[in-house]
Amino acid sequence: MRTLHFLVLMVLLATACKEKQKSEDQSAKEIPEEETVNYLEESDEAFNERMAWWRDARFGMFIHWGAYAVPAGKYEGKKVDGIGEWIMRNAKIPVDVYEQYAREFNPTAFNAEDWVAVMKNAGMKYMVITSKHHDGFCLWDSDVSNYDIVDFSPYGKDILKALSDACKAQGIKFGLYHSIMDWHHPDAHADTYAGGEPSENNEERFADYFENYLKPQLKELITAYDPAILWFDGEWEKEFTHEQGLELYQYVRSLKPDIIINNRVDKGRQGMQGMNRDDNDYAGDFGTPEQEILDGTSDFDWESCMTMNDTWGYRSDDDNWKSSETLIRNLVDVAAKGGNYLLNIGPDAQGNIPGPSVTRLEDIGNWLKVNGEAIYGTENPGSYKQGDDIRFTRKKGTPYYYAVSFKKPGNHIQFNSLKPEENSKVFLLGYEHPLEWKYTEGKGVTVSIPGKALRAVGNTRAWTFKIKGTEN
Ligand code: H79
Repeated sequence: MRTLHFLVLMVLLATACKEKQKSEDQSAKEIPEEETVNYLEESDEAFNERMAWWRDARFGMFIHWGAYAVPAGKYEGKKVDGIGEWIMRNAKIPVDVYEQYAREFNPTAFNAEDWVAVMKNAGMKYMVITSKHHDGFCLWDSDVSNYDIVDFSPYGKDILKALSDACKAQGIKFGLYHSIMDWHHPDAHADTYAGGEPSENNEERFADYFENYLKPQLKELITAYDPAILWFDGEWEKEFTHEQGLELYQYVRSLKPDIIINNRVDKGRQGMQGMNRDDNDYAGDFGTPEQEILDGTSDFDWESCMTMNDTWGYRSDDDNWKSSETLIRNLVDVAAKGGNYLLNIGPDAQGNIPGPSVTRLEDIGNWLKVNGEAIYGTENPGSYKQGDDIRFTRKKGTPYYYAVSFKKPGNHIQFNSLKPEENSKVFLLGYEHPLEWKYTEGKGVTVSIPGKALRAVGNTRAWTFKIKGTEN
């Protein structure tokens, strides 16, 4: 049963029917019906419809890109510990000094079509890029700020325009990450981030930033780039209130009713595990575990965002890459638990995607070309795991189960929870011939794997069995 408290959500068309006043000698003018939509009250049906593409997509790309790619983890010749996009805060770089990075940011090697082709080839169905991170620098030509790629940087071209166009052309859903916290705006960073003293009237000033800067920026973004997702962050900023969170959710939905918004639009998120508090008062369509995967399934929609090394924004010195095996295992684990996987790249200041990221994305894409049917459009089948090395998914609304083994199987593999339909065929994806199987009450199905089947799938990183049947 679904306990989607924070979503709840019934589209309420409160039509205030107004009495039409007619007079004898004047034909009545149509008074438009007043439409009030409360996006915080949406029926399960409407919510499911809005979330459908996102739930089927399963795999997306996160992109952290901005002025922090210029220092790339170093300030005044010294390494600054921590995630690259936090360098301004971590090294306490004054605003005017940090601005110089934006002045230098000139990614002449950036090619939107190539980036989107990399995503597509990796099997990703959507992307989420930082329109603005905490540092406040904007990747589009904002009307309410000059601190953006077009007005402030030598590059002078609108990055979001190029990417959203390329996404449209290549069939990738385009999403935006937008930070509520802003270390550059004088009314939002409250002077403290670069080590200064806190100012007076922070709440009032933040409310002004919220109304006259943050909201107009969101309107610009939604109008110009038609994003499918808005991914907020920095909502823990103490001046930002729960009431503002609710208002932000309503505002963004009113601009684009079928947009999908993460739970960091409001104050409901609990820690890095990213799911919402248990009461039903918080806005947001999905939970956001950061750098981790839920231990089990959840009634809340969720998306695990993760880096391939240890930073989101580019750091020249970060070589701690996860293996392709680990990334594929994570994707399968997330899918089996009913979530999405949002995997990050941090391009460099020239506009190149780091080589180790590209090779890993190719590896995942190659795996998905053979095994993708076990990931896309699937659901948690009930029993989603068997030990550490086997995960299960089911193609939505069908009797087709997928069992993915992270370990290379021997001559046999057993799946305790599955019972194939009588006379049905069991397949190892990547090998065209059906495999022999035997079902035993209490033990589940045992599948025989000939050596030539394993040779046919070759050096894959996870072995997927497709079984038509039921859970036993
Ligand atoms: O954009 C990337 C990071 O820059 C950003 N989120 C990802 C997607 C990020 N911001 N902060 N962190 C990562 C780590 C900081 C976490 C904390 Fe908190 C903020 C600890 C205390 C305040 C939020 C609220 C998490 C725990 C409580």
